[in-house]
Amino acid sequence: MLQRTVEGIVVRSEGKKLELRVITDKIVNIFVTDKEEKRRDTIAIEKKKYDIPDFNVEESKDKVLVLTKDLKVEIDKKTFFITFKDKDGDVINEDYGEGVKLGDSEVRCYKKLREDHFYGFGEKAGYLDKKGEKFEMWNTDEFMTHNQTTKLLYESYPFFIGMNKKHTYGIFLDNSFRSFFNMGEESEEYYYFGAYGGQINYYFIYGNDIKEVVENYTYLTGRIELPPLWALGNQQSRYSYTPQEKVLEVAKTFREKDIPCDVIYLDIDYMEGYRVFTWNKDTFKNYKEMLKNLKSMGFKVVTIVDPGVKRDYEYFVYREGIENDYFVKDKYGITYVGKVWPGEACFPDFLQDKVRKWWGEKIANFVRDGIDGIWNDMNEPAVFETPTKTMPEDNIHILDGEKISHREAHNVYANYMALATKEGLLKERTNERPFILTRAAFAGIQRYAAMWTGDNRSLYEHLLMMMPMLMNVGLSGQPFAGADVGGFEGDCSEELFIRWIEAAVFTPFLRVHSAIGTKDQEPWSFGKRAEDIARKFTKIRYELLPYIYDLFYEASKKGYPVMRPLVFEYQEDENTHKIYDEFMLGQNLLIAPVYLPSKDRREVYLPSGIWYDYFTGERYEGGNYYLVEAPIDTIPVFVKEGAIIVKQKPLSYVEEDRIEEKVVEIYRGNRGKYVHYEDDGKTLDYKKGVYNLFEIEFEYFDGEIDIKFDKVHFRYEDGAKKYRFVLKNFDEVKKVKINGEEVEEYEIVVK
Ligand code: MIG
Repeated sequence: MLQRTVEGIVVRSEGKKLELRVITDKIVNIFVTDKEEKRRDTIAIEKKKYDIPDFNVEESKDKVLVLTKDLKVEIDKKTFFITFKDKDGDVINEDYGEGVKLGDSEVRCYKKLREDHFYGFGEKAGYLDKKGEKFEMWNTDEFMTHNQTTKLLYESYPFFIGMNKKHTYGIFLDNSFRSFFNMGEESEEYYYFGAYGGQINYYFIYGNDIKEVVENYTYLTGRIELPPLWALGNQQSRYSYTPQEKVLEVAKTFREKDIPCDVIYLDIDYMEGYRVFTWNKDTFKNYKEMLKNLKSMGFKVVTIVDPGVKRDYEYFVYREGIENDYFVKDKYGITYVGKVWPGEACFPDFLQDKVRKWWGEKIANFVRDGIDGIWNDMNEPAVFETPTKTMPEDNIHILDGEKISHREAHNVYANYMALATKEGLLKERTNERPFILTRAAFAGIQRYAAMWTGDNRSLYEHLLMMMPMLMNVGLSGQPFAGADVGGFEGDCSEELFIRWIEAAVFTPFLRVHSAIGTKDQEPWSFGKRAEDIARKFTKIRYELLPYIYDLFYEASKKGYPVMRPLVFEYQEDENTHKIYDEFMLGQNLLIAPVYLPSKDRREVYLPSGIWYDYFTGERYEGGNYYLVEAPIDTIPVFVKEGAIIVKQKPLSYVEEDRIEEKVVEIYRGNRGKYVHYEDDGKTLDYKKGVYNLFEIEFEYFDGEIDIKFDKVHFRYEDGAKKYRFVLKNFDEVKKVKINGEEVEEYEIVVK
């Protein structure tokens, strides 16, 4: 039985129902059930309503065909066997065997395996390409050393990209239960995905290439809002800087040693007995003064906030939570108690609106003294001394007035906590961009928080792992991601620290963090050589901030990752498809870190085109493998021909000084084009149009460079006044024109 709806079709057969919704010409939602139930969207899906494009439905004896501009979706009316074809009728993806299999405790969908590579899956250990592997998604506080056999980490992104020579698509399984994916580990004929509960509710996301799939996936799950610029600066953390004098000393040392740093983190010891929203009366006696001092030195402060609320009747947060019934319940309806840092604790049920509102008020009050951002930890949620490392799966949450089990709530708990935190920060500072860092997450987290990859170790293996992990997180819609620089657990060596910081300054989120009881990990803790190199590379980061900020702007518009695998930019080049130990920062910079000890050179693959060594200007022809020298104080970084890179002077912290002048580096090539974005870097005024957008273009022909600098949008008046052009690696320049006029000084003044 076929029924046409406004959004698509509903087919019924043998007590089963399939709903197909056309979201865009390239995104189709499939929901299959054998119960009389409605589709359940998780928090990952940003919008409730879409502008549905025109589509056609054709019916034959056995099949129904849904046609959009770009897709032909064919469904067997009896079996629901589904085939996605492109507009030429070529199969992109089709069911395998029995297709969808529904059970009470498990739902599953089989697909024919025709992909050469799979990417995505968010925060997973191992390498870039996930073909032949299997995983599950269940947010887990994994303290054992992460390696490729570690299948569960803190975050869950039930999303992947499948690619072969002909097609690229993504599938997002919008199901928050523990999900599983077998990407050809079991068979060469098929792959499957599913979940231990919930529904087969997935989105088929087509695209011309990986770029477009990520763009379409983030159309669905949302994109990052512009972060405050300081959050792109260097950040220093430790478990824990205590007492307050120590915090100030670390901050001061950054300034004395002239190493740029914007943020200092306070880990759990700032609290009174690990009670959230309190300060330790002995070690942070004058915390308000400390916060003021830090502010006067130009430091932002981010404090850790755990979800576990200490069970203590004398403690206001616990009392309010109990009195108003804000905590997660056990299966009998009694407030659940689990052990975490403060001992016995209760867990706010962030899925409830009233609980988020309450938490938001706590956050708003707490930050008023001068806290700039919130760091959500232990939000899987982690619970000590339980075999599952979390609360019982039959605990009860309330979502939209309906009781749901922890089984369903677990993976999305952190997103709701981040949402509560974001709303709290916005309540207190209505026109400031909130900054939240989270350990646990579900798909769509980019709308609320940045992420870091949790408890890595001071191992070369983890420096390496950072690359594919962050790249796959980026492909999974979360552009704001980083790993603890130098490694969290374990003692970092001087050489490892150097190699790590050299690479990390080119990643989206830059923070040094280390565990209690480990060797000091401030850049000066390893002696002069490490200190000098850290200074040099941190400054390189700060010079690149306009370029990096432009990438966040792009991410906010298109969902593109800031840090991306080579395949994202060079999909047609097969050599890039599995590269996990090089990455790109935007489309112009290629970074090839040294991630092994005692190495002063490494192999680098450069995709087709001409590349220039970012530091020496040496020219390379792409499409080749090179053995590149990389003594301890350097890292191989390459710029693409025709690149335009906007830079500024390196400040000690982003708000230290106004930027009067920016430098536009133009790298030799026949032509280049770039969009530069600028605003105040901290308020929400940009949403009202208070920003500048410049289109910069150049052409090079016969010794003549023609530069165009176009103000596409100009509403922010405190931006840089002067743009100075620096021509890189051109050997002969006879004439330079800017906006049609021949110039001697390569600069332009913006009015
Ligand atoms: O059980 O707050 O991943 O960054 O320093 C450990 C102490 C709790 C885990 C976080 C880590 C943080 C630590 N936390």
